[in-house]
Amino acid sequence: MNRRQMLSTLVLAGGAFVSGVDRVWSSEPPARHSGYGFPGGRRIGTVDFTGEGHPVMETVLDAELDGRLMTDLEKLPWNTRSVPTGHFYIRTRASKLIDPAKPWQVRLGQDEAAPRLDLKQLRQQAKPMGLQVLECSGNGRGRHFGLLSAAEWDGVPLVEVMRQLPEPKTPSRLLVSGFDTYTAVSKQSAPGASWIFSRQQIEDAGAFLATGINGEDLPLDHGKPVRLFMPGWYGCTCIKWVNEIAWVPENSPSTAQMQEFAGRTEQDGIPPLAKDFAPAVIDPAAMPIRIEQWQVGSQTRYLVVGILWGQATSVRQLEIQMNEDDAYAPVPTLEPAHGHDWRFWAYPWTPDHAGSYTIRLRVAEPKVRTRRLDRGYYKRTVEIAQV
Ligand SMILES: Nc1nc2c(c(=O)[nH]1)N[C@H]1C(S)=C(S)[C@@H](COP(=O)(O)O)O[C@H]1N2
Ligand SMILES: [Mo]
Repeated sequence: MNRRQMLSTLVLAGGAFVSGVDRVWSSEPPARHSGYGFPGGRRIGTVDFTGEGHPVMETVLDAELDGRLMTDLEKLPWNTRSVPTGHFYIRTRASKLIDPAKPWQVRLGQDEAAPRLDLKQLRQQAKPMGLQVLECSGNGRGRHFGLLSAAEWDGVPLVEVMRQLPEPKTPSRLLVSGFDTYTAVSKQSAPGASWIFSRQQIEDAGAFLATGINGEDLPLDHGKPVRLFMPGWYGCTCIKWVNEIAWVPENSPSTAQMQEFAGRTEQDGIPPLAKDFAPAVIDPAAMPIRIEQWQVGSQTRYLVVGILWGQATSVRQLEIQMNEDDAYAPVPTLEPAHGHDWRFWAYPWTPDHAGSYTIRLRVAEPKVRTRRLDRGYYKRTVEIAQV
């Protein structure tokens, strides 16, 4: 056994859970609560992150464009693969102008007279599209980074739906638009939700039209009856309440939505043309989600538990820094990659003094692009009172 395997065994072979501590989401089957921690130890609490304000988590807040629900990632039991639907983050709630009792129409083309997508057939065609992480590009510290969730999605590959469109005669890009008219004026966001993609981007990402989440119908606030999902891309491209799919000229201007999110998706300025937008992919990113305090004999120890997501299959080794200017250390336990879901990691920690620690992660592979990690976007601070 090498050092790395030994350390993972140490963490994973740990004692049973303190009853109840992690069973916050009762819908989680007990099989997912694999033991981890310190052998012979007892988990006695959680140390909160500081300097992140006091946002209300796990509660549907406000309405329409300002509607939000932040997932409390601190409550994710070890290696939880998907977030129960009612806990999945929401960025923009359904418009009050949408009447879910009325039939929905998705226009296949820009003309009013264009054919409509057969939604009944779409639902019948829908297949499991796997575990996928969704993150809002505006996910931030003031919201405890809670605009980030993972779920099992059902849907139909967008390329299959595109076959129903007449083949364009000139070079074209695909516009996907969603209903985005609201009764109230937003305090934070601009209405208008559409994104323009190249055929290559759609094929490479494995884009799909989602009709279900976690084996259930898509809830209204998540885009019922149909939303776009771009695996590995930021949420702002995953248009909800899709009402139009159409070929548009290669030189089409970027949409209002693309312009609003240009900075947050790492574009070079605000490109006036859609074709100059780079894929809005999420680089590998990692952060601690919970600092667990353990009692091991007479010793106080800590377990830093976190997640890694965003093109995460390319990462073999994570490294952690416990304070600015300190050396980075390898993270001994990193769950295997499966695709576009998140991977749990854990770092057993014995701080040598009480005080403030600012935790930062990096990816060991130098060739992997990690723009947000490089900027310290996901660093988090804790106050350790007891050592
Ligand atoms: N029609 C429409 N689609 C939209 C939005 C919107 O405001 N209107 N917001 C986008 C953004 S910014 C994000 S992060 C995701 C959030 O999806 P969720 O609420 O299902 O988590 O939806 C995207 N799709
Ligand atoms: Mo977003």
